[in-house]
Amino acid sequence: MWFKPKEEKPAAEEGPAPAAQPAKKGIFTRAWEALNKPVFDQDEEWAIKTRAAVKETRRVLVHQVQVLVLGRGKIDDELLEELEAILIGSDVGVETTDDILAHLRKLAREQALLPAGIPDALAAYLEERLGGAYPLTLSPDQLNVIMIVGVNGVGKTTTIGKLAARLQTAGKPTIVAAADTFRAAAIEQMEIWGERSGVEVVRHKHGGDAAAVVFDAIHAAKARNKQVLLIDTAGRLHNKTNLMEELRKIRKIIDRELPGTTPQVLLVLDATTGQNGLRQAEVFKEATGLTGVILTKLDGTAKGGVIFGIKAALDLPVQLVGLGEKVEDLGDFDPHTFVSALFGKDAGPEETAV
Ligand SMILES: Nc1nc2c(ncn2[C@@H]2O[C@H](COP(=O)(O)OP(=O)(O)O)[C@@H](O)[C@H]2O)c(=O)[nH]1
Ligand SMILES: [Mg+2]
Repeated sequence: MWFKPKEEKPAAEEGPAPAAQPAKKGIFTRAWEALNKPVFDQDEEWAIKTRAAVKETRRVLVHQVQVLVLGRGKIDDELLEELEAILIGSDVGVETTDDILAHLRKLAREQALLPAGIPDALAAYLEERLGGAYPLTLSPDQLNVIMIVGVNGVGKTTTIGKLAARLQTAGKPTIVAAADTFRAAAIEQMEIWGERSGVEVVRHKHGGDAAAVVFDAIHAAKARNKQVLLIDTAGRLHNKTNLMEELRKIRKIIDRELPGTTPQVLLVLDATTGQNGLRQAEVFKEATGLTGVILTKLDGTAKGGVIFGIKAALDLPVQLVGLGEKVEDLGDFDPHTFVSALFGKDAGPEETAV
């Protein structure tokens, strides 16, 4: 594994916190640091953008909870039932909702938590459940293969375009394999992104063998000394067996051509599909051995609550989030920034005033 949860919760303006370090910096510590250094630095601008993006989720989740607790004297079954309806309605998911309710019940019993304390207790619990940040990390001394999978339309090609641009700008020479050979538009779309950011895109003809594209891309990456290979893939779920076969074949080519390398396989989920999107994950998990999740289209959706159930449902961390269609709209997922944007006191009084 090239990533490790960060143990310090960073303040939004400080950017991602470094991984916890032993006191003395020996050779292993320095190697560990090199391996686990987040690829990008994020700033306050990202926190502001997150606040704007989660506006709708804030409306259906946080504002409703704030209104619910107004004037309530104690945490009783009736209040918890209403809270349950809000959480389910915000796509938080049944399992996560059950855990939240059990947690609040316990706080009410053991620490005399009152309804007015629910929003803060909820924020703290949700952040804790997200379990730290898992920024994308790269190994410095080998070709890093990052395979992007997911159903049609979730944002795979766009995300690769954004990621390739960010990596290239960050001084990580990147190459892309346009291995969604099923959709002609996907190859052209990828090439447009590549031209914009000066990233080479390895492509074959529409309808060609996806694994052969990956084979060529691996050799191009080696020949040109690239540090990162991003692989776009097809997402036609209605033809599940063929798709999974194709993904397995790609995986085999990587293992054969780059022995000793473990590719990162990131599942792209579309936040606007809420809980429904999670069901697709199982199929991909089986075929490819997923290592993480990218949640796209958090901007403008009221279903952002889905993010809180992903780790429990899939046992995978959300590593990156998409907050829009532009190149600068992709960032490392940081639970603290996200929860602060949703619940924070500076989360935008203009929205409450409507
Ligand atoms: N609003 C928004 N749109 C996105 C985001 N990511 C992708 N999209 C849009 O979603 C649509 C499908 O994206 P595409 O990359 O073609 O999906 P693919 O089929 O999985 O490769 C495109 O119109 C993208 O611009 C995002 O984070 N926010
Ligand atoms: Mg695509």
